[in-house]
Amino acid sequence: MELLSGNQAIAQGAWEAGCQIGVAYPGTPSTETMETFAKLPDVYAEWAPNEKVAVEVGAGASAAGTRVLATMKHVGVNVAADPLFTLAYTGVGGGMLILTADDPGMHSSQNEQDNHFYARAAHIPMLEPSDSQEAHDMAKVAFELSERFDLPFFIRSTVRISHAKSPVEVGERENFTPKQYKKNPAKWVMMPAFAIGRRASLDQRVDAVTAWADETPLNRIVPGDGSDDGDIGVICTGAIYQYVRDALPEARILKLGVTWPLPKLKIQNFAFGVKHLYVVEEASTYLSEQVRALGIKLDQPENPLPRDGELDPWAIQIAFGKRVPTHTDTPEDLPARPPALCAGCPHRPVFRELGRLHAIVVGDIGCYTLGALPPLSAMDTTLCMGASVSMGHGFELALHHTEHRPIVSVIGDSTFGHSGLESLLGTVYNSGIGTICILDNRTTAMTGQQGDMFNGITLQHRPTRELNMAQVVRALGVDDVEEINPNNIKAVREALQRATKADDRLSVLIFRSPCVQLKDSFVRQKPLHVDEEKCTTCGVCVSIGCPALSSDLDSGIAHIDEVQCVGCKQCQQYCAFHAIKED
Ligand SMILES: Cc1ncc(C[n+]2csc(CCOP(=O)(O)OP(=O)(O)O)c2C)c(N)n1
Repeated sequence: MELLSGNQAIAQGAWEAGCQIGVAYPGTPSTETMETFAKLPDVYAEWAPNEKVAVEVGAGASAAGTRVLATMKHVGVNVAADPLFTLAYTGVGGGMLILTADDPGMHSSQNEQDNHFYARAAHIPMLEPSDSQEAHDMAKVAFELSERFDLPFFIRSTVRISHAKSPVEVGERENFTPKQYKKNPAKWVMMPAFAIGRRASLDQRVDAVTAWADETPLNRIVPGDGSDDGDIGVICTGAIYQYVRDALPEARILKLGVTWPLPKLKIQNFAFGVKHLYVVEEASTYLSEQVRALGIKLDQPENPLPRDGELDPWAIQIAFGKRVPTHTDTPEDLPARPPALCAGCPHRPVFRELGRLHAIVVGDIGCYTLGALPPLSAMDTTLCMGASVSMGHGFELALHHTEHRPIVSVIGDSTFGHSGLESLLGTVYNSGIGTICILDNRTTAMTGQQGDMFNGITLQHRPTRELNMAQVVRALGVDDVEEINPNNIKAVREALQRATKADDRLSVLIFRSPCVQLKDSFVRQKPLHVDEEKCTTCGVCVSIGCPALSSDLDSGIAHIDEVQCVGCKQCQQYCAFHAIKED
């Protein structure tokens, strides 16, 4: 018995099923799944540049006969959607399991999409665990199911399943012999002539898996505690099952472990057996719509369940009239503590200087998105990974003749490799102009310091080459490329001024300095301190938003917290009065 998170349990289950190849792009809350898998014996695992590539590498390995695990967060499935929809047509060779880790409540995401809808739209069966043991068991069985029905399988988790730990009975690794690869264009070449045949075959395979969904014990009825006569029936899945157990112990529950295709007969029979039938689901209407589509009438709780955000047992009790919302656990006067760029973060000076330029900053996703928050407040948009470069091109097209403020796209190194490259190609191809800042902190910091093509670190630390970012950008057709140390404020200011003054060309500025959390490459220096005699209380140092810096509420004199200060000297360069000292 081991105490595993849902992510770890999925990795373990896949490994026990004899899965040999893992491919992923990191994304909270999915990331630790592939990190765990990569450390297990006799497997090959890699980070792909993005989720589409991950699924395609996986599709190749599956077509060739091996069992494959691909993992991503919910929005990663958007990126991978193109191969996924057709992968249901081709089916698999070796079994293929795809983790979609959804993030209701948006703890670490730009949206709250419910990927049940992908399963249904793409015809990819979806398994859905309620704890780590189920995550393990479902991952283990998924490969055989994928081969049996000739379909890739999804396993859907949400943040509470991905990250909460519970005991798991682990097992031995199955000795899976990869299937012999046989050329079969009618299955694998999805040109219309063959795809039409596979479309018909897809319907048959979906029929077969639908019949199975009605029989499998993965969809099961859990009786209530007997305190009523089974009046209340609840249909739910995943983490919500645990909440319903807590909140409504008397309810009879149809606990769905397969959320697409749904077990129609089981749902109908369950509905007949209870007086009041409810669907409890999180930030979505997927399940209730599907149940209603079977012609089943659903009851509504006394108060509506929240339409967005995460559920919890209390919210369910409030909806069912069992608890009155009387107090909030958090005093309302508690000061908000929004996240901030770390002390010494090399992204900070770029945002500070962009603010001075009054630039329109077209942002992207990563730690650097925090440049949008006060006091830097230097970001106008963030949409999805890679969008900064292409949206910046769009801003230029729309505003070139009317707007005198510079338009600057800001993107991180991993995000640039994920989808910024294609955007840059589009801008170059269409003779776009403007300034693009690549914030190269030598890692994928936001998701926990994963390797990427520009830092030359692979998931299993296999030898590789580190791509030279400047060379790559020049090879894509950009002539004006400059590399700058972002900790040198004067250099940052001059580079930005030079690039943004030119209104006839595309400039790419690469700001390179390691993330302060990178133990191997960032060297912490002695903390700085403020000479109180010299501090004029002008507040400029504090305006860079470093968490190590504050000013006294009464006197206004600046103060450096020596525990947090890493000695980057950014603030020192902003102090015109030489009040920040090294010793
Ligand atoms: C399609 C998609 N995949 C994954 C993520 C999760 N994610 C957000 S930003 C990011 C990469 C950040 O790395 P980088 O661009 O190097 O910036 P840093 O955090 O290092 O500043 C990842 C993996 C996401 N939001 N969307």
